[in-house]
Amino acid sequence: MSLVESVLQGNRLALARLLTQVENETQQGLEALNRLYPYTGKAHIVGVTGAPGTGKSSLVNQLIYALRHPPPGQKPLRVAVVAVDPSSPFSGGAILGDRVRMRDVAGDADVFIRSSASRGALGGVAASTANLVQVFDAAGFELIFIETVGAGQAEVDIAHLAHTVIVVEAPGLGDDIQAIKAGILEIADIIVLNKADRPMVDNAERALRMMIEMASRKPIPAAENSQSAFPWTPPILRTVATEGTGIPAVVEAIQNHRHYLQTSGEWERRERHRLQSELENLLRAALMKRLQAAISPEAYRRILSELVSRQLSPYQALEILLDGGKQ
Ligand SMILES: Nc1nc2c(ncn2[C@@H]2O[C@H](COP(=O)(O)OP(=O)(O)O)[C@@H](O)[C@H]2O)c(=O)[nH]1
Ligand SMILES: [Mg+2]
Repeated sequence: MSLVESVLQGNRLALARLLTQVENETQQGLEALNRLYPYTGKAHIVGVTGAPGTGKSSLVNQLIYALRHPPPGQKPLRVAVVAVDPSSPFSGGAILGDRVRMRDVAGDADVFIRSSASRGALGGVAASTANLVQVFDAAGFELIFIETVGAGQAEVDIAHLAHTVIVVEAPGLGDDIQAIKAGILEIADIIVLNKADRPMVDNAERALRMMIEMASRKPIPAAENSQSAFPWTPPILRTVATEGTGIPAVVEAIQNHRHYLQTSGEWERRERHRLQSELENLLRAALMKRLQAAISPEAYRRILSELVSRQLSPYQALEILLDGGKQ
């Protein structure tokens, strides 16, 4: 049986091996992605982002546990995690063992946690994360968390990668103001105010509420699909991830948001947007690679020097580069 078939049949060892192949972008890994693609599109992809130390990993641990042990009458979901944060505790075995809840899910065959340090040769971190998510989706994981640090462009990427974005904030990090600067609240579907056991939590919540109100007064961009016009207001939910406080409300918000997406037409819109952004990312990287292969480093340096010495304008330089560097 091929690796792909084994993965589709739920073989855990095959899954682990395939994830490595995909992460290393081997020929076998890339071919497997092509074969798995028709089986994707079922999972609910949930991004979890926020500054380092806000408690993202702790929160995800608690969410996994809750999703695996739902209230009576609800089906436990198969859950996967891609932790993109290179400093994530998921990547360190020792820290992993410290986590009480983690021990509870460690032997669970329907939970798979993968940390990703890959920069991705083609399309960077975003492409390599999307590839791992695709494998989990095809392998039948129903909910896939992507944990990333909200720094630089990462939080923008997560909005392109996920159906639902959870932004994790914590009081006293001085980042309430940074949140607006980074535009992180604009991508939030659910805001989790973690470390609610800390002082200043009321202040932090007030600041968050003010920012969301300010943001919602902005004109709402024209919806491509008129059905998607009915609004979703991101809830602010307090949690203490280390103790499991407030977790059921976050699970409920995730389920509500999925329901909102599916009944408003927004699911299809985000799905299209997600795949378009994935394709454009790959296209950009491939075209850049092709261009770099066509132009010698010497020619490139010469054009750059002429740009600096004002012999060429940026547009003239562009013309020459698109023409294969010939002058
Ligand atoms: N007091 C308190 N500490 C927390 C809470 N959640 C997480 N922590 C601690 O904050 C630190 C960072 O948590 P972690 O989940 O690794 O954050 P991440 O960097 O966002 O993934 C760890 O020492 C956690 O034990 C919480 O709700 N209250
Ligand atoms: Mg973490």
